Amino acid sequence: MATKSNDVETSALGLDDIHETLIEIAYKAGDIITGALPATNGAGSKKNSADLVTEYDRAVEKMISTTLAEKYPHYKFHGEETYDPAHPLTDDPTFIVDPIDGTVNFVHSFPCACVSLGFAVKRIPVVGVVFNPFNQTLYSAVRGRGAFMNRTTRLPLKGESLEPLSGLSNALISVEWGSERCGKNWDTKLRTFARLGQTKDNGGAMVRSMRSMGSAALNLCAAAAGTIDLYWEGGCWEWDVCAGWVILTEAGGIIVDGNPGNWQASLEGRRYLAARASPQAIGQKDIVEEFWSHIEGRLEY
Ligand code: LIP
Repeated sequence: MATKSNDVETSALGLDDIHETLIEIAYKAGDIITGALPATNGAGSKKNSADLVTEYDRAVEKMISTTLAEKYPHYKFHGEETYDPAHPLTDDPTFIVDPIDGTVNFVHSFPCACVSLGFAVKRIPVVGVVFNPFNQTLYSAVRGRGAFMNRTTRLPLKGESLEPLSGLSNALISVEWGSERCGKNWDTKLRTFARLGQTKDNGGAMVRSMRSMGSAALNLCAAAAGTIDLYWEGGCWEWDVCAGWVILTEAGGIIVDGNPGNWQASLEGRRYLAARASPQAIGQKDIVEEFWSHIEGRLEY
């Protein structure tokens, strides 16, 4: 069956086959990740001591890129550990991969890390597979076909019983600290976190609470599942969000710019605000606008 979503013609690309291949790869990656013994203080730093890469990130990416190059030699590969700024993402069909999303968690054996395998066409995510091997949870989606947990459970988890979104004061939200710990973006995040948590009498949103999972992909999957209502982050990259993006949107969620006003998030924009599904989309736009109104400053990436 031909699948045409917006301006992306995907019928000739073999998305089902890609989906199956990515799931196989995700399980193989999971075995490497759970079999690893990363040293807490031996991990390599990229930008600073909060931005880590281990030999396992590199080994998993190598396994993924080699497998994909053999099976799909005509599609491009864009991975976190081999990213070269001289070769940015293009409109071509491209695998967009984070071998271990949540590397800090991985290094500390905090069981919230995953392999994130996306496929995008014209920079639109069309297949996504995210696997957390520590709790054996697989999230996956093909554009136009719905999103699933462990292949058979449709997302969001509550299905028909999902309650409408009803504002930030009833919301459990997820935010991330990121690895940039000074400057304008840091100030924007801290001031925004403060306002989100503060009582309404003091100008805040008094969200129910805030979580930080340490993995953009797992944050997006949690919004897809409906176990968090909203997720906001600035500073992560296309490989952190590509797979989770399809999973979230196929589960009825939306993803918009992390700065106020732009309803069309860009895959490479590095600023994202994601909201879970809501029956008939009730309250979805309202909660985004409410969140935007509490951002103190702007994210600049
Ligand atoms: C991580 C993101 C996380 C963000 C971290 C980091 P990594 O990716 O998923 O949401 O806050 O700064 O970018 O480095 O673990 O692949």
